[in-house]
Amino acid sequence: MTRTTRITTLDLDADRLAADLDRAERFGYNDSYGEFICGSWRSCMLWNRTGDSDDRFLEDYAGPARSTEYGAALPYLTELMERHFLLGHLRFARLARLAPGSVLVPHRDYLELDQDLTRIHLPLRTDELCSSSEDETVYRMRRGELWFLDATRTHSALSRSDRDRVHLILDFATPTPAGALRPGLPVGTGIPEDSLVARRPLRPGEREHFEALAGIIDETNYQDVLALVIKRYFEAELKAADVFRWLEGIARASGRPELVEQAARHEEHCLVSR
Ligand code: YCP
Ligand code: CO
Repeated sequence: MTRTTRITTLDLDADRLAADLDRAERFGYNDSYGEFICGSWRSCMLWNRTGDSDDRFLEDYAGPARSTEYGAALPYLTELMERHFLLGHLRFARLARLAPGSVLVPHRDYLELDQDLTRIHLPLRTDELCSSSEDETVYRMRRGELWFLDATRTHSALSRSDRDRVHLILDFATPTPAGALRPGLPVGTGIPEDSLVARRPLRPGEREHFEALAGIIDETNYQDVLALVIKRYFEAELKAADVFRWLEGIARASGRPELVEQAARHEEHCLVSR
């Protein structure tokens, strides 16, 4: 069972959202967490511990969160947050832009923190060519849907869209999403059938064909080879952990111990500890 849940669908005001997104085009985005990204995932802090948008990483703190100059420049998103959430528990709010052709390396969040947070996504601009995953489940978050993501489980994302996918990402210091939401908001359970994305079974020999990438992998294209494996995970029934198994297999077959070492360290960082 996935823990990821579509909470509800918000009735967004298209014009007011467009006005906020227009302003957000001119914000400063940063490349933090590059080790989890093949391609480009850039984020902009809207609320955090200090109210300074240069503080771009998640960290433990007691709260409450303070809005940055960017958060304060988004009246509609601020209103939505106030209307639907108990902001006393909010620790971080970010805008995240996933660029066309980009994927996230399967990873678990909060490993570097003392306490797990509760992650909420609100897709603001997306389309059918964007997918997300938890373990072996691939699904779509559509615009205006509020989602709880169990970011402590292995998750990933893919964009084959031709424009940036833009999500509002909220982290709350509550053990469950119910604790972050204003009472009265209906909380769904799980991922609805029509949000699931089917994958095909693996073809015989498919892994071995990928292993032929051993002939081209090196330190300059390690991330590109990894992206190929992650994109295949979104198409075919690899397990999330298989992404690193396949990558390590390619690295081993290349006869380059430093790449095997790099892949093992990368896996540890993404899935186990950091
Ligand atoms: C985060 N997950 O939410 C991480 C890093 C990719 C998504 C970047 O902080
Ligand atoms: Co994540």
